[in-house]
Amino acid sequence: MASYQSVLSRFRSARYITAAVAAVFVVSTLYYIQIPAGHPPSDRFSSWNDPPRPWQRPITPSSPVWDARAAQVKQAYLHAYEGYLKYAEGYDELRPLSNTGINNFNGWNVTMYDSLDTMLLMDLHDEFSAALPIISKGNFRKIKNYKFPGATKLYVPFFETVIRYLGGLLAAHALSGEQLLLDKADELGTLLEPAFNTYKGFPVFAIDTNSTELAGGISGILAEIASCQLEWTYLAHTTGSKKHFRYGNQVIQSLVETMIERQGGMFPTNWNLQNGRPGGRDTLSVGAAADSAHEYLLKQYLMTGQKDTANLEMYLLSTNEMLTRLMYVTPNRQMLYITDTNGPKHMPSHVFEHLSCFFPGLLALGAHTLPLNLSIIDPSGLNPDAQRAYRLLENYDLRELHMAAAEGLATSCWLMYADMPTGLGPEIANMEPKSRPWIDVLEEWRRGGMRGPIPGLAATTPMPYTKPEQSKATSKPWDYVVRRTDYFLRPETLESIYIMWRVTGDPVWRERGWGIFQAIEKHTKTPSGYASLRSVVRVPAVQQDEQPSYFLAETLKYLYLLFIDEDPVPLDQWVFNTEAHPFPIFEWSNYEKFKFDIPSSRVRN
Ligand code: DMJ
Repeated sequence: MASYQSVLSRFRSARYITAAVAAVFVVSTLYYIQIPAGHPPSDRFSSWNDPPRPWQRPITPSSPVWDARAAQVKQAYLHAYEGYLKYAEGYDELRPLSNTGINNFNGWNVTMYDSLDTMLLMDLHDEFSAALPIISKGNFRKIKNYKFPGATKLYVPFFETVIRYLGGLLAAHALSGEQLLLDKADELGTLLEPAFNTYKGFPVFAIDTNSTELAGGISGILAEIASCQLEWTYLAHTTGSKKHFRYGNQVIQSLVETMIERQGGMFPTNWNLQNGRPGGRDTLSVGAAADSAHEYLLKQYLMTGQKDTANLEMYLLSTNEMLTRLMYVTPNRQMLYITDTNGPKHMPSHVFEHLSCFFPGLLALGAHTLPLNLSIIDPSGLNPDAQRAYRLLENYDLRELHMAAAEGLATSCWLMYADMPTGLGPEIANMEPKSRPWIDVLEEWRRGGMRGPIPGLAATTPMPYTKPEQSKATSKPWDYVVRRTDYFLRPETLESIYIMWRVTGDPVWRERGWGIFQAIEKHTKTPSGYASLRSVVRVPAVQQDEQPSYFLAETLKYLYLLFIDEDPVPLDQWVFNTEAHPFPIFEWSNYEKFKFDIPSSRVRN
């Protein structure tokens, strides 16, 4: 870390860039001469320290209460999965009200692939073994159904296929050592790789895996173009294929170039794949269309044994802007929340999305695993906004600040469940527009001598939200109105609650998670599975005919991991992809060498 030069300062000189490009060209040419295209090198990447598999760990003594609660989550998983097998086997997802199946993610049995690792973590080895023959027969060239808007043909959506299928296969392989799963991951990764054939190597929206035809036009959204690095790096690592490595690494390098051009800050949500640059409306968000791209900056750094510092620097530059621009405190309850901004003047929408509730967990993960300080950034190369954020934050203990933000945000995410008559959180809330930027409140506190607790963490008591019709007229006393009442069985709040529990050891997080699980059981359970809700503010709840695969992959997995006393996937040895599929952290001592040893995959079209 000490010898690391800032991404921004490293590339500041145009002459340096020319020399670097020339060097890459020479090395690339040599590489092509030595290693024929399509032939992976025979040597595996070395120095991987295998973390112990779950069953190799010593079992810690457990408490009967939490054991019983974990057992109930396991039963919930079995109920959901058995319902899927009974009524929807061969389809992607179960429709738990009509007891039918639906193909909405290629028709390759997404629920099965997405939850293989949940089975392993829950010791459901019979279910896992029964799935393997089906997976061995899976045909990734045959797309049964994906309704791409406006298209006449069927395509595979790149992002969803990567996080659910590829991530599911890789994690299940990591947990089981089952070679079939790695072979299928290798096959699927290879079929998806033509999607990277854009100017800067960012993947397109969709691909026909049979003909390699691409679809989706020239616009891309941040989450979908920059949430595949973990999967491709880990695939490269386990197969030893530099070809796979090249695709994930090219996405990282293109992000680095953009960060250099923008001189700090967050990556905006809308991108143009033709020039590989941000384009269109200038939206900054950690929610829909952006979320996992921010997540992968930190997680890529962690998974590769904290070697790839460019990712850490991008994470710090991004979170600097999030902490100083996107976070607000409500006037009455002092709820901390994160919103998005639009346009060149960065006007806050004051919308708080359920999807953004992964973010407190991410902050806590970073604060738990890293020293977190700004010393790796050279502030002189930053744009004025990024410099302002840097100057403000250098007055704080950054790790403490990230942890405080994590606690405040995770608490708000939980409160929005606990306030509701169903005990389940809404998809979107409009927060009180008179909220103040968190950084302003923090600065007052700092200038006042930092007396008392850090501001933004005061709201901890639920307020029963009994009259939703009144809440439409005024946000008082909740400090928000529910804008979208659905509950889609999403995992984000439970994901953050799980990480907060692991990081702090404070049992309050477990109890909050238990409350949510009871609400899931009460309102979403059907005779064949679990159903999304139309409204969290109405009791009895109105159910919708869908059971998303991420409910089995993520929501139930995080609940189970929250309640078991053992820690089969410790946060300092595993990273979860954005669909909760755990990949082991590896020590890749020659990572830098491979990084600069590879040809650029940039293809002009
Ligand atoms: C999941 O597919 C992933 O967590 C993704 O990153 C966001 N959306 C859903 C769950 O809400």
